[in-house]
Amino acid sequence: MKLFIYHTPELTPSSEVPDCAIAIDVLRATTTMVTALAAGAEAVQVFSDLDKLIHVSEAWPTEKRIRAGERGGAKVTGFDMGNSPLDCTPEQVQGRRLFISTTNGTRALERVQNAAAVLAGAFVNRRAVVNYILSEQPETVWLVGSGWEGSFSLEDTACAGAIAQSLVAQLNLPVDELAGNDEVIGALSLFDQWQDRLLELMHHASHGKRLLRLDGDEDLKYCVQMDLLDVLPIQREPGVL
Ligand code: 3SL
Repeated sequence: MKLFIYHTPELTPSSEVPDCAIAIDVLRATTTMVTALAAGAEAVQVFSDLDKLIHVSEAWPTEKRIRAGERGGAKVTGFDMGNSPLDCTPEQVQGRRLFISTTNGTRALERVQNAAAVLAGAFVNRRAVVNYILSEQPETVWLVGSGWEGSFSLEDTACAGAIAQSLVAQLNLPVDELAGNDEVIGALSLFDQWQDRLLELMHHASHGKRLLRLDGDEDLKYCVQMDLLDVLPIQREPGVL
């Protein structure tokens, strides 16, 4: 098995596809998706384009859908919810399909949607992602961070490092045998340094600061909870997990 980390959708190769790709947007899109499925959502359908989301979800019965839209950290006017995982209660999402568009996370998922297997990963479902990789043993695994509008993000890289660290430990492999690129070594070091202070790391992250300005303190606390949910969002058809 070879593991590759790409910090943003833009840095992810377009000329090849891996056996397994995991899109990561700790703050907050993939955390929200995992939480929605844990709360009983029927599925999560992702869109980079808001108009397309509205058009496709129009065909869905109102009581069976929930529209989540976020831009710049804020809820999109007219949508049922923004992108807070804390809004994904069973009362809100159970039995419904979550139609979601966010600034970066949904783009990361779209970027890798042709991979043989596509997952959404976050700290909250780190163990479920690792267990899937260990059981399926894909030859090439990509961890794709969402970043922020094309730039590196601390939180997605730390989460990629958390997944990599668990794989190294459980496969009992020298790091160099697993690492397909230098980003893996960097992510392992970042996670190693901050693993006991992930909330503090979120406070250093530019997107963490953006969310704090939008009163996102509780979201940050929620998103750093490691292995909270045994849920594996896995793509069943392009764009639907
Ligand atoms: O960029 C994204 O996709 C979002 O997760 C950003 S936010 O956390 O909802 O602001």
